[in-house]
Amino acid sequence: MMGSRDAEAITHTHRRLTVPRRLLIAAACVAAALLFHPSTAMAADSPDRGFIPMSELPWPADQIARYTAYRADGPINIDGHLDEASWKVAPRSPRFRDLVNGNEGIHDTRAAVLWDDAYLYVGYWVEEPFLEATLKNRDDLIYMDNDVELFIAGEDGYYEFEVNTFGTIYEVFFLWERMYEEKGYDKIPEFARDHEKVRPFPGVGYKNHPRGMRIGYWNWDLPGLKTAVHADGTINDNSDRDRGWTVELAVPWSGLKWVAHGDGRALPPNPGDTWRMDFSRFNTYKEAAPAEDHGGWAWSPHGVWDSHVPEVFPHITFSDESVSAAVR
Ligand SMILES: [Ca+2]
Ligand SMILES: [Ca+2]
Ligand SMILES: [Ca+2]
Repeated sequence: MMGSRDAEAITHTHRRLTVPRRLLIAAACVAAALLFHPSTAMAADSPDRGFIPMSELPWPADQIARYTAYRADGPINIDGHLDEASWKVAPRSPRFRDLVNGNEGIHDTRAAVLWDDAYLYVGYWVEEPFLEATLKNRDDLIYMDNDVELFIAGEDGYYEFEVNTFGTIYEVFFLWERMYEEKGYDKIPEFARDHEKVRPFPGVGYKNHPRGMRIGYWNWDLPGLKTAVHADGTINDNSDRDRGWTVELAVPWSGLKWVAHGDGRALPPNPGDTWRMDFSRFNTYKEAAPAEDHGGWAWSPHGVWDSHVPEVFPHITFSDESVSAAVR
């Protein structure tokens, strides 16, 4: 999510926390101690890395979604149909909510996560009465269409994925600029800055992120990524009413090498590891007033009009249990 279509919706309404600061700090210390693990380190205050201090997160830390991802029971065929037994039983997210204010979206949107030794799997169920899409070329600005998005955060950067109802995808890898030389990314050819599709990026509606600027690699594509969309209705024909669309993704752990690089986390994750990932949809429309619909809904709200805030991404913990055993 980014770009000019959203300019009028950008707000800087940082939530005013009314809890006494002392309590927040105490709670933050307890939470930091509980959460401390290399892959959740970004949840703790870490001024040298420039993370947002926990007491100043734009969405309260105790209201950020948590989810346990179980192992898929069998093969997941990436065809856009979420009809494998594993998807049928996988716990689904709550209905997505407005990214800024947390109001429920007018259409139902859910996601679920599974994994095995080779892949991270993500499924989305997207209710949409009028399926529409325009963009057909890889890395077109998919957020200009109705889209579904996935972000996967690492210690030094994060991956952004978007897809529209045609199944056209957009991928960018972002590195926090302050890590570029400090962690040696400047020595890695893949992260050379002299490519026309590599640009500085300040964020969207939260441009005062304490970590500062990012370097965006629009030329970056995740190796081995498999994606598929199923449209349950008629695209670009509004003479009828559609049911929606589903999105099915298989993200190979091997393709997440640079996401894992910063803190040396295990690929595939060790059972019990927690990653931070974001799941959202952005619409070209908004519900009429008096609804306060910003046109972007997420599994877990951000409190600001900006997807690029990894500190408020949901906590996804990987369990070694198979999904059918876990939900039995
Ligand atoms: Ca499938
Ligand atoms: Ca790309
Ligand atoms: Ca239609």
